[in-house]
Amino acid sequence: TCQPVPEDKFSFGLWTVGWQGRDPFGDATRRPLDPVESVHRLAELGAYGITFHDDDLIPFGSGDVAREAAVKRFRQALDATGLTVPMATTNLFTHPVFKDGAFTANDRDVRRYALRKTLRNIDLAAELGARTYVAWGGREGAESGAAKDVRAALDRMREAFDLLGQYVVEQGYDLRFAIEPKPNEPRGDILLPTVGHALAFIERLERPELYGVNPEVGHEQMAGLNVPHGIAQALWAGKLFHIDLNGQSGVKYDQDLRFGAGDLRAAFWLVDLLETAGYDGPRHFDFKPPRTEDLDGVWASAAGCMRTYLILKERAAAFRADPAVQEALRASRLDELARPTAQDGLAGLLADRTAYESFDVEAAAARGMAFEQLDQLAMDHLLRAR
Ligand code: 3MF
Ligand code: MG
Ligand code: MG
Ligand code: MG
Repeated sequence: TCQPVPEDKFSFGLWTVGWQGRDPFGDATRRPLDPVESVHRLAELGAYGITFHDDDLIPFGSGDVAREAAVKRFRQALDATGLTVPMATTNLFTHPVFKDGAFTANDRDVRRYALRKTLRNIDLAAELGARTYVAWGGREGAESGAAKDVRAALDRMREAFDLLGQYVVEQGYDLRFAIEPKPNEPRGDILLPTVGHALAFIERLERPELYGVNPEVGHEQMAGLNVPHGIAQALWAGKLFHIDLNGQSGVKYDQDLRFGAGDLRAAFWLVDLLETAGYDGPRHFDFKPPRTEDLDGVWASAAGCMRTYLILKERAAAFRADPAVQEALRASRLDELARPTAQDGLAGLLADRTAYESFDVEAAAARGMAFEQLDQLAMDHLLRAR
């Protein structure tokens, strides 16, 4: 049951398995991977989709001929394997021209270039059948105070997304945008640092319905936040358009560990949420096989992401199906939380003396919530002790 199949909707970024292990302190530890090789290997492992930044597929600065050749080979690999491209995105962070950001760079010519680079890749995304276009504001941020007028930068960010939305509508593309929040790294502070910031920003756009979020597990955890809570709010807002699954151990640099590594309990609750809340988008892994690994380790790491997801899916289902858990959920009054607080309306609430005048505050305060029993049941299921 832990053997992934395309119906599981697992997808990987070309840049994940293709990461050569370069970090701020060390050189590459692995050879480059040909995107065609990645397509074949991931299909063999049971994935259904592959995603890319423009520059992952077509090296930055390629001429038209080289560009077409790269796309053609990639397309042939997709056709041969049945792998799809559910999502694509733009690299607006590697080239030095983006050192002060892209859509919010202080330099106007850089902003215009960034938009054109993005629009060009949106055409390719649509051509390859992608339904989601992710935007991570890699270097939209600052290291120092006066360097960035945040309100002006947010104006420029809004301008950029409105233009991209206009383009997609005018071209008739069936494509929605997913904004990916991240608090820091590679800039000291990045704009739209968390799911909450991004959700609030989206409501200020011209066509909010075109935009959602692409939360990454580790990014929220870098900000010390509870990932399943952030994802739940995105789902509640109808804005979970895509997701980047990986692992992170607490508040530190962006580790991009294999899914389930790091905070395993957060991963358990996240899978429980995705599988019960009706999320039907890709289960996309954005991880980095550690630079200690050779290519065998890379594929083992990719397979591990999917295997862990499926194990957690099974464990979460067992938890939900356990009669003892259902009893414990009742004891913790989750059914009561699901009931409206005042279906009798404001007038009813004001007229209800039991709600206030005769309410026994001390008795209510003395009631235990029974959460510990409930959580230990979850632990037992996670550890397969039940
Ligand atoms: C960085 C990221 C990015 C984004 C990608 C957009 C390089 O921490 O997570 O990966 O996911 O740029 O999809
Ligand atoms: Mg990331
Ligand atoms: Mg990360
Ligand atoms: Mg990501």
